[in-house]
Amino acid sequence: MYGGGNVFETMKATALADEDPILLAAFEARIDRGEKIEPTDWMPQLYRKQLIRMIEQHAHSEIIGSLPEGTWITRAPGFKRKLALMAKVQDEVGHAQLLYSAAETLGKPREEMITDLINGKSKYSNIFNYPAFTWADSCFISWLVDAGAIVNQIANSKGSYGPYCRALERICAEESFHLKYGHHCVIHLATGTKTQREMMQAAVNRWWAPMMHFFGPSDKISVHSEILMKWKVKMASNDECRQQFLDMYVPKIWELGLTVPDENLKKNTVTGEWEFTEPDWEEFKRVINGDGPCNAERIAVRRTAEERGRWVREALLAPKAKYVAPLA
Ligand code: BYC
Repeated sequence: MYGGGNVFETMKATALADEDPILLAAFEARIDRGEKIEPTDWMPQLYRKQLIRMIEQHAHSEIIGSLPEGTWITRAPGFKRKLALMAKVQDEVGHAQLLYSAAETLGKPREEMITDLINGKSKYSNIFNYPAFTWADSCFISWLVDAGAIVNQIANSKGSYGPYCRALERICAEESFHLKYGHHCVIHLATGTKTQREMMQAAVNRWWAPMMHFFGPSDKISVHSEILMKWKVKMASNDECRQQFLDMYVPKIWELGLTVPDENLKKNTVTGEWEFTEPDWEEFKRVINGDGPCNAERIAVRRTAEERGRWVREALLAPKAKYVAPLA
């Protein structure tokens, strides 16, 4: 049961009422048959709008997500870690490029997406609004945030919109290297000295709540899940992804002698579901609406990058100077 959207329900009904019922039925039949929808195919305006919203937010999450880890490149312990982290951050920015291109196929220009990001109109993942104080925070992101992203993206790569699915397939392949790198870093700290183990545990404690928020609000209050799942943009609900993540990674965290800061976390042996303390959805709302610990800093960095890069974009767009042979 999905629940959050009385206002959205009204919007959806109005938007769909304007569509040609025959085209809409044919479109939904294609989706039910598992066909991919391509950019030049007919699609309801609401499908287009929802895809732009979701893919654009995803793209923003990749470039903003590269910032907390990016600050650790110069301080990564050792040359190998530095090289690997640099490659990972570069991959994340590349993912943003792929995703902006996928969103552009739906008609929204990239410049407009970037403007909406730096003006605070578009959202991006909650989790990147928290600070990476220590090297262990960066390791947590590389292992567990990437793990969470993979759970969501593998599911959605089987979805209905061709360009998004193809981008996700490529992204998941790269993320699986990030995950291995991150796991290796966490194993190193968790099996290291007392100080290293404590640093890793403190990172898990700091990041656990944002990690639970990462999969989105619970299905009971999710606004967009119902229509996105009906049209196979989302192939698993927020709660299903959260459960799958807990299933796959809590045992691995425990295996390393680390604990999870939730005394209610346990697997119900009857239902097979993980039980946990209900995440603080008020904090989640505050953070995604601009009031997290690092929102202002993250957006300021993007705005500066945008301003400093303007001359490059202008130079690329300027007409080529004509070569005029010098007079003999
Ligand atoms: N953070 O109706 P709901 C990475 C918003 S990057 C912020 O459930 P939906 C990485 C939601 O937008 C990968 N906002 O929404 C990068 C909506 O607000 P609006 C990140 C969130 O769309 C670098 C409202 O809450 N992954 O891994 O059905 C380094 C109601 O939510 C969040 C993606 O972007 C959130 N966590 O489902 C390392 C995956 N959750 O728009 C790693 C693609 C919800 O009505 N996105 N909101 O104002 C999705 O799969 C879906 O959009 C979500 C949310 C599952 C996130």
